[in-house]
Amino acid sequence: MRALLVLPTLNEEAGVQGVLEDALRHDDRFDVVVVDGRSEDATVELAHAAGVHVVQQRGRGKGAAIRTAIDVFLAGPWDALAMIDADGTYAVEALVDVLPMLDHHPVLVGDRLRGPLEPSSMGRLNFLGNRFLSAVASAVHRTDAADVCSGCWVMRRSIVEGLRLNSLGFELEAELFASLAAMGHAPTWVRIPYRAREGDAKLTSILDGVRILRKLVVRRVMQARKTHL
Ligand SMILES: Nc1nc2c(ncn2[C@@H]2O[C@H](COP(=O)(O)OP(=O)(O)OP(=O)(O)O)[C@@H](O)[C@H]2O)c(=O)[nH]1
Ligand SMILES: [Mg+2]
Repeated sequence: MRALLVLPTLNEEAGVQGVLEDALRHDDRFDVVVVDGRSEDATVELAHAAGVHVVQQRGRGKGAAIRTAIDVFLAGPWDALAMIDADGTYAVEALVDVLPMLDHHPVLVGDRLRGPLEPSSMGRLNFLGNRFLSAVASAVHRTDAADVCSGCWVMRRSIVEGLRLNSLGFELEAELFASLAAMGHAPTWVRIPYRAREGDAKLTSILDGVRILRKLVVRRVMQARKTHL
């Protein structure tokens, strides 16, 4: 099974190099693509220097970036899609451990909230917000959501083909979860470590939290029509 590892980037010059070095140690398992949101720092140069494929996303926001990546994935030969942040918070090694589980589980998601959380990796407000949003996701979609805002997802190709997404920003993961629940798929949650990020966060806790909440509710009522932008 060969996977495509997607790394969304927006001004991640502090973290992207380390993540790429870790990822390229496993180039027997996956190809790597950086989907960039018009970074103004050295992110794209660092990715090119590492020799990985860089795609400029369509539109703006992490959601639009992942939907661009899904188009790239579906146009290619890969059996599975994996994604993590490019800020050093997720350990590539943990993702590599998760990949073989795809043989028995079509969707795997890293659970940061029950895994070892490095001190200062997630502030108290974000931790409580993540717990709250996951509880809402579980109740509204009647599907277990341990950590609905996790950025670590691994899915078989057949699952990706059925996704219906129209998120532009950080509500993308909530919509992924909702789209899967509508397809009758419950993710398998795998405890993973979560580390302090390199560089500045792009997410704003309250505003993005409200958008995520809204997306969870709206997607219970109606599905998005398509995924491509
Ligand atoms: N291509 C692209 N990537 C983005 C955009 N916004 C954020 N990202 C990337 O998406 C990933 C998640 O963004 P973060 O700022 O780390 O958000 P977060 O993980 O919820 O917050 P932290 O816990 O502080 O890391 C990172 O790799 C970002 O560089 C965007 O508009 N376009
Ligand atoms: Mg992050």
